[in-house]
Amino acid sequence: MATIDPSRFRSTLLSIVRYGFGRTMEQATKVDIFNSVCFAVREHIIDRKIETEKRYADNDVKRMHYISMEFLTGPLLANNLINLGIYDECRTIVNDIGLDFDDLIEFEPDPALGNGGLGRLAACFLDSLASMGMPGFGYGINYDYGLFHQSIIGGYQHERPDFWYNKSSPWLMRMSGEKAMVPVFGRIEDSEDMVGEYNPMWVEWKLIVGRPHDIAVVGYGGKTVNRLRLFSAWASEDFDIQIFNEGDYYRALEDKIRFENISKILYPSDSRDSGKELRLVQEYFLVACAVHDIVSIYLNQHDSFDMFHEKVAIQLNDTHPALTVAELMRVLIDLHFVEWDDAWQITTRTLGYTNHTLMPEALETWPMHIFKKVIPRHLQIIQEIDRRFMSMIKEKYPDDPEKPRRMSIVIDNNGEKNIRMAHLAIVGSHSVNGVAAIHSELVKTRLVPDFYDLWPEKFNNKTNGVTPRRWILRANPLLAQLVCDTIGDGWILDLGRLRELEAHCKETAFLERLLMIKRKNKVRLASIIKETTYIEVDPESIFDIHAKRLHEYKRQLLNAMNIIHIYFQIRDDNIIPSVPRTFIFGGKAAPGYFMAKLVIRFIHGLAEIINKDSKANEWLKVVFIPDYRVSLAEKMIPGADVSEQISTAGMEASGTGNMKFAMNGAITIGTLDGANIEIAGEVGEENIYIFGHKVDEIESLRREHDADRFLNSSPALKRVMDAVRSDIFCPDEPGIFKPLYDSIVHGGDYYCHMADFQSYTDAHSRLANDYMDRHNWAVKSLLNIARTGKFSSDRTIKEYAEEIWKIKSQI
Ligand code: T68
Repeated sequence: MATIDPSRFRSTLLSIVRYGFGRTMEQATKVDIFNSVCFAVREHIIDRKIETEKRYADNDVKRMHYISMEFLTGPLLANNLINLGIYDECRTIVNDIGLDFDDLIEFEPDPALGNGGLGRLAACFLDSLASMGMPGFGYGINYDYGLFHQSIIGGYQHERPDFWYNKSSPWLMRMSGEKAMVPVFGRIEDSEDMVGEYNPMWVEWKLIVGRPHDIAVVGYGGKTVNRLRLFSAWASEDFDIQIFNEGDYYRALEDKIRFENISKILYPSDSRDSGKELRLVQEYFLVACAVHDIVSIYLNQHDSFDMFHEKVAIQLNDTHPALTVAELMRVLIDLHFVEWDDAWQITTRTLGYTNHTLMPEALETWPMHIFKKVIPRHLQIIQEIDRRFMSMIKEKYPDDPEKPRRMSIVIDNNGEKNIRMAHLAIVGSHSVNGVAAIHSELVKTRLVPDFYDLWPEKFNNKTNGVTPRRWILRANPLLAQLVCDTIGDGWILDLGRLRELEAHCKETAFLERLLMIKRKNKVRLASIIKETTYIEVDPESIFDIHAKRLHEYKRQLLNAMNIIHIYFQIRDDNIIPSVPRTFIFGGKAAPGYFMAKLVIRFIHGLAEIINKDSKANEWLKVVFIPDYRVSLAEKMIPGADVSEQISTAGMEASGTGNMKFAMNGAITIGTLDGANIEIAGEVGEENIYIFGHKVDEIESLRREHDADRFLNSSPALKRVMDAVRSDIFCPDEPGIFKPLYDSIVHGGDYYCHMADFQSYTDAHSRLANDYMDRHNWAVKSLLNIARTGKFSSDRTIKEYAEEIWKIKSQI
């Protein structure tokens, strides 16, 4: 752990305010003060970063590079201080100067360089790598605009741009002199002349410059500081000097602006292939910058590529960086004159690919004509990879003429040729993994069975995890303190040790303390709810939280249907619930996703009516907290009694929110989907509420779907669906919710809301009854905390490190 010299820290801070920002303390703005504190903390980080790099270089270690279009780090000041071990000291010093430390911590904006689970997973992985002393680095894009800010106006989501001060963030260090030059556009000349020989005849390309910016990744204990390298796009300095010289100043600048747009904005969809040319350019830009950097680092210490795969591992976070296959081949062949077969060996032995989705609409395919325009040389390389792959397939499966069509990378869809990025990633990698046990099985048996049949040894599972440093230590200091008081602090780097808490599950005093902590976290959350929505909620009620991206498969609508059911029981059936409940939602909808946005409007419709209904509102409240993001999750998750993980079985690859809630003592109500299955396996069936149809039942459910049968056999469901269709929840905008009704009743109910309704409402009633027995509920909560150690990202990273990357801890 680091130590901090109070007087030195103080004088550093004051001099940064004065000489860095040109202000006296009295004149300094909050931004100046915040930045100065961060700069003073950076002093403690940089020395360790340099020392770590030297340690790696001296030992010529194998390095792993995690390429991802998204890194959702969340605010960094608090976590850096915790990991350095100087949080309390720093707090005292800053407060002693007369500043408000807690206020500064809250002031930090979220770097929102990701959409949801995939980006947050990447950030957890970096924390685990550094905390375990492993040489693992992130590569991403330094977007000017991260994920949009959400505000709610009249119940509707509105999006505002997120300009997160990336030009002046104290955590981003511009690494001058290490730029990457990235060729793009142009054409291939005389490509017909090539006879198996790859002649780089890529001409008339333009150059984008990738400027690296590093964010230090401080491991817990402060021994290891790795880096996340984010690239910004610039037009090359002598950009189109010829056009300038010809006097067409305007056109030259236009092109310059066009290029610099590449790193302007994060695409805000977490589930759909955008198909936009700019997105492809972004993906290529990231990959080209990363490969350039990775190869340069390797060549600093080696003069041939013989050892490449023994010194370098690259992990592709979904297919978004799958172009790495083609770019690494191009660099080896065109720039370093490696023979094709050798280059192919090197590439496939280096790359691993992680799949995060089975949903067809999220699987990336690109029209070939876009490839041809943007990266003609890569297209040529991909076609050659595909040609060789297809001849292997035809030879191996002479009796199955359909195989080549099912497996090829380039596919002809009625005359339009497309590139299937997942196929490119699988063919070009030595490892393909899913992110939870069931998901990895479905990848093998449903998504790409032909590839599994061909290369069973490539396929494996790496169940996701989350970092306990952010999701317990930072988010829930009261719980962290209780755990430390009880079993010491070994759990922070070895989360399995939380099991030791089980020994206390019969101690009333201990359970009381646990309940009190939950209550305090609920009070904190209640005040955030008051500030952001003006709704008053009762911390004595069950805080039931559904927080994640809005998506039909995540079934926020099923949750809403249960709320309506409870509401009618109170209002019309005079059934008084056993306990008051507050249903809390958070999450953003992709700006172009009509149904998801309508669900947000619907939840607000429910809130509007129910919260004002004097007969119901002492038992039932509905709240939607706007702008769900990492810093808000840190406050919502510890305040949850119940965690909603209710996706249609087979559709949530893993989920990671489910893990965060459980390890903070919330009880899950969920389907047998993604990592819920493994959570249930760990915590035991008495400590989780499982409901709904299973993966194997969903297909036949859809086939045999009959809306009338459901409606006629369940008056409760019929009453709810009639309400969805009616204007009860939208008296001022009649008819707006009809599309929700139609998608369920007339649209085939693809996500199985009706089929799971009964078992969902039953599970909720059981849960509400169980909640009344406070002692037993506390035991359940404790067992959730004690038994979710498996879901530390340290465990996940160890598995990746041992089984795929072959990298080792250096401490
Ligand atoms: C999520 N995927 C999975 N995608 O939905 C979730 N997609 O089950 C899983 O736990 C998590 O990944 C981590 O493995 C995403 O978050 C995206 O955000 C995304 C972004 C762009 C394009 C496609």
